[in-house]
Amino acid sequence: MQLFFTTTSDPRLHEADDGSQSAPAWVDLPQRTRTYFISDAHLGSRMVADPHGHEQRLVAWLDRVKADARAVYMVGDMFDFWFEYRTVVPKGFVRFLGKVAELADLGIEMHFFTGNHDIWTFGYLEHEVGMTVHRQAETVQIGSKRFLIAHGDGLSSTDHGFGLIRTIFHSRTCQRLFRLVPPQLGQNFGYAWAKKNRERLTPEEKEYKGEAGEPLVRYAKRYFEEHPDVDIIVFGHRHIPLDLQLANGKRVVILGDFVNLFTYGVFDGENFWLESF
Ligand SMILES: [Mn+2]
Repeated sequence: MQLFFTTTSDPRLHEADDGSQSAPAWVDLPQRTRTYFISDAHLGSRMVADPHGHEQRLVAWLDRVKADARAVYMVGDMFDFWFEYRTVVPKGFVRFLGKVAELADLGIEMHFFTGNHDIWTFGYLEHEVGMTVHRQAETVQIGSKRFLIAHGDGLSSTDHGFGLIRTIFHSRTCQRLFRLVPPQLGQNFGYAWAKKNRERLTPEEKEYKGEAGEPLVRYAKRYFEEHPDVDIIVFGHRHIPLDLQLANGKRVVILGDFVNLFTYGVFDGENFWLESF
């Protein structure tokens, strides 16, 4: 067996076993042109029959985009319920978190928007996993287009009752109090709450309500009027895939989900489209 000695101190530049020089992905970073958008995986959901298979599918997706991604935007509700304690994080998802960390270590921007199910992250996802956490909508210039990216909860005034829950969930005092609840109880409560939340939706509520009836589309139209510099708005939250071109050339996208539909968005610097995995 031959031993290789390398002149560089970077272990990632070692030759492969067969002697071929396989360049690590981060060397090609300038050639990475694609930005990916995904949302609503709801990892840990009790509605999912095969949680392990669900996570593996998400990991397989990350493995695929690893080849050409410059950035991955996770647009909310990647977890069905996530509450982080000072020294304790929810059990599970190690393959997902490990894969995200791997991509982050390659230099791929990994963005995590909090949704309405996974607001309560207090540094772990940033410092341990290597994601950039966004707690509100962001406007970003990517290639030739200007994006507004938001999970989409709390944007429509028709979300009756939800406004109050949202206020409680975002309250620092409530977060401190919840931290006193033993993790096992807290996490159980969270998963049960999330399941109930999903089950109470009627089939009509799950359907696309049309341009005039869909609160996120109405919100987007108003937003474009006030912010003519924005070209594309990308939402999650609704669990419907929508790619709506407005008369003024603006675009409203709802990503679908990665729990039943396995849809996601791709932007190559010029064009945006939805795909399924
Ligand atoms: Mn949501």
